[in-house]
Amino acid sequence: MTGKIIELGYMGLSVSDGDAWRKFAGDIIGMQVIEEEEDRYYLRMDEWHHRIVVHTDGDDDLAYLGWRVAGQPELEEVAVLLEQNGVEYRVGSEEEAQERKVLGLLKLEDPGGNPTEIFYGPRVDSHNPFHPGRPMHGRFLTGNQGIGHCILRQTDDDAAYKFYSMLGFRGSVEYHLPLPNGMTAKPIFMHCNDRDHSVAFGMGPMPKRINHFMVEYTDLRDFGITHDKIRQEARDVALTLGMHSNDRALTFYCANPSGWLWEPGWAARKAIDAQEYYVSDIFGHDNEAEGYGMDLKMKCD
Ligand code: MBD
Ligand code: FE
Repeated sequence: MTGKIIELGYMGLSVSDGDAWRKFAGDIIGMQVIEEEEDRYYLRMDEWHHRIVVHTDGDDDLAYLGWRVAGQPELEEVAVLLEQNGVEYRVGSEEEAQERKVLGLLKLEDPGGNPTEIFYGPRVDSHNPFHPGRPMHGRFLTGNQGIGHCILRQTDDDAAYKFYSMLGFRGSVEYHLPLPNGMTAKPIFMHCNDRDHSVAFGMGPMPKRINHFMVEYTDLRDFGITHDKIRQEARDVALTLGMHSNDRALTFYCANPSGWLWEPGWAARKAIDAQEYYVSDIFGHDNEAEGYGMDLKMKCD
């Protein structure tokens, strides 16, 4: 069976400073903050009710990822696939589906122990126009490319590769990069739609489940304004403005209020079919603030 996952549909974050995140996600990044409940708030990026749930309970880490399938038959097919491959999962209850505002979901963990949800039927509030948290010239690139990509912690990269391949993702090692200790980093990038990668791993040991989340603007002006705001507020930048070899996106990496990285981006190319690998990024992406798990050299001399 080929892959049924069609996009990274939503993400749950656990944060200790809800107000700092409101300011970061709303005023700087441009997401719409939706307040409905006591213990969480929502971030909107498009017509969906939300794309990110911010749980204000204090973990400062990824809480869960939500991978979308088209409908109920596909969810049942994924359940069969998980069973055939000996992956434990639970069918989410009606209450759990309501909590996520989806029609149905499965709950499991990926091989790295990252809480993973596979769902269908998100609530789309097409009656309520998206209203960015700060004025924007364009939009967030979502649609059939999902909300972005993330780099996740794994303890066994081969197991992770098998798991995501089993779900239909394609990808490979896409870089060989020298590490300070003389070893070579061989990160793996995988896609499930036109976005160059929706999930990546293989960056070695990480203190948190997530290293970074990439969010893409449709308009260079919005990307530039975000970069200005980050610089004006002197927030930590781990990698400066630059262009990746794999997705060809213009990006930079800045610290979010939970102490992991946010990668605003613009103009990524679409995923390619046949695998390639690179030994360097194209320009920029110089190391700046240290200690965010991005201290490897992305560019050869
Ligand atoms: C990415 O999005 C990324 O985060 C890294 C480290 C390399 C290539 C593309
Ligand atoms: Fe990235």
